[in-house]
Amino acid sequence: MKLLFVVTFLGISRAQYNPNVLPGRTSIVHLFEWRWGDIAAECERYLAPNGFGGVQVSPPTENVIITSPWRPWYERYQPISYKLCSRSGNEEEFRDMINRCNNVGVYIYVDVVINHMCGSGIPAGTNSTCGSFFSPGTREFPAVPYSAWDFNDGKCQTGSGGIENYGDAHQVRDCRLVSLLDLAQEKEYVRGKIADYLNYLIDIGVAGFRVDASKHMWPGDLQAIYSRLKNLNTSWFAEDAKAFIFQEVIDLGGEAIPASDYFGLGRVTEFKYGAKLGNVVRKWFGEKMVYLKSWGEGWSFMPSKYALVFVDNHDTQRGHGPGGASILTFWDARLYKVAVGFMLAHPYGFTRVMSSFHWPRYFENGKDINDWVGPPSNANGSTKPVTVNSDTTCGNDWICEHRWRQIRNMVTFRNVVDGEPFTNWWDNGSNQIAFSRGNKGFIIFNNDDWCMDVTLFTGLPAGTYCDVISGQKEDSQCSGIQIQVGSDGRANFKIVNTADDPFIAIHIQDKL
Ligand code: QV4
Ligand code: CA
Repeated sequence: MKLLFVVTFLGISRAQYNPNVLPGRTSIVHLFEWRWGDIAAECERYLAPNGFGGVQVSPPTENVIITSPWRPWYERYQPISYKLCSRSGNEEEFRDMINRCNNVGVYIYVDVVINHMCGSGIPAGTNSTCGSFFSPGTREFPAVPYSAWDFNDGKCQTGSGGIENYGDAHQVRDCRLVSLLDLAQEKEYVRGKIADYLNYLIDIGVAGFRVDASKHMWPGDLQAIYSRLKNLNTSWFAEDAKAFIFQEVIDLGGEAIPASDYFGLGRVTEFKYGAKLGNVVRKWFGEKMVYLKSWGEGWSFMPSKYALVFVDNHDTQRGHGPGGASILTFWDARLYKVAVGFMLAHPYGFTRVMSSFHWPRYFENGKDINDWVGPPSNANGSTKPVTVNSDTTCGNDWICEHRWRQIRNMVTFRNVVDGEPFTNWWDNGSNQIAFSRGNKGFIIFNNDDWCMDVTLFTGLPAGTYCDVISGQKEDSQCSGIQIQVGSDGRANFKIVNTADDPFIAIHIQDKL
């Protein structure tokens, strides 16, 4: 009896950490603000053939339409109801996307905004993306429905009703985050409405959730909500498969609310990862690549099995959320590829790749005054399609980092070396480093300001390998640098510090 209980309990809790990706797929990509139809097409034409495991999609729910500033991306973090209609598309398009992506083995992870509804100061009668009426002043959201009973107004103890001090865990959870009307998740009714929304997503085939603003909800309340979730849809997933859960908790250390409060419930976003890696790759604050030898728990990050990792996300790439100027993004393309390349080669955490849109970044007094600008859109506010150029890059101001050769090929590298140990570390004491993943892959970086010419043990079988950073194997030819691994497993690597990309990666699938 006791044993049965333990087994069942582990079965339930463990599954939330499992990303549910197909075997041999190890990363997801956040297609930030993409339309559902474009995501469906991308699953079929690009993500499945290139071994991506899944897609994090922007919040699909009805949201307030903000016109001042004009249609900011962040309006999608102000829900009005749980109806599925947004600038990315309607419910039919959303369901079609899930079917088409699932059918090619690329799964969908939904960004769920369940901590709050819209801002408290928004006037009643403001438009929303499905046309539902709502009245923030009286706390009415009839399309859910929620009413004044369902919010934390009585519980929050601050004068303003908003979070004033992040050092006080009660404020952080019971008061309003930037004026957003804070839901009372301890109420049975509210738990029920949220669980119904998540279960509906499960029924139509999603594989998991990014739980927005998790830090602002009590772990016990989240536990109560998660415990109501159904198993995943058996059209695509195993009978006992549970939704993958990764919770957005920002913890750079020294916070009243540690990320560890949420480890019992699912994975957690590790924000230290991108902030620290940015410093290392930029060589700021005395950081050097050599220190990456102990990357991961050795840098006091959370245990790998709980971590969801990324170089940048939709907040940190534009100065929302933590990390500041150290965060690397597509704006610093060369160093960004170094950071993403390192992330995808290193075994720590479950990896998420960012895919962005261009915006007119403009700094005034160190702040980007255009940090609010929404996705590429037409004059009427509708989001522009993602077009694909003949060279496979994207048009219409979509950046498509996931299609950059270096990033796409490192997603494959991670798939190839999955489960292999981190070994054969080498460094020059400065910013030249190398390591193997078992005997399946090897990567070497030169982030110093001088040339590198070294012969190292790679752990790989003898042969000629095609570097997947400068090119890749195409038929039996190599479009990039060729690396000869001798019968002793050693190979010579030359990387000039001015190279387009100051790193080389080889793996057993790109052996000539
Ligand atoms: C402003 C003032 C308030 C004031 C209010 C009154 O800041 O003090 O009370 O006006 O009018 C937008 C605006 C923000 C505005 C707010 C309410 O930017 O200035 O408040 O709307 O009108 C995104 C954006 C926010 C945006 C929000 C809602 O980043 O700027 O707020 O969407 O549209 C913390 C949290 C963490 C959070 C991170 C950004 O712990 O959870 O901040 N990250 C997630 C998402 C993020 C999202 C939210 C949470 C909220 O990743 O994208 O915020 O859902 O670290
Ligand atoms: Ca809250």
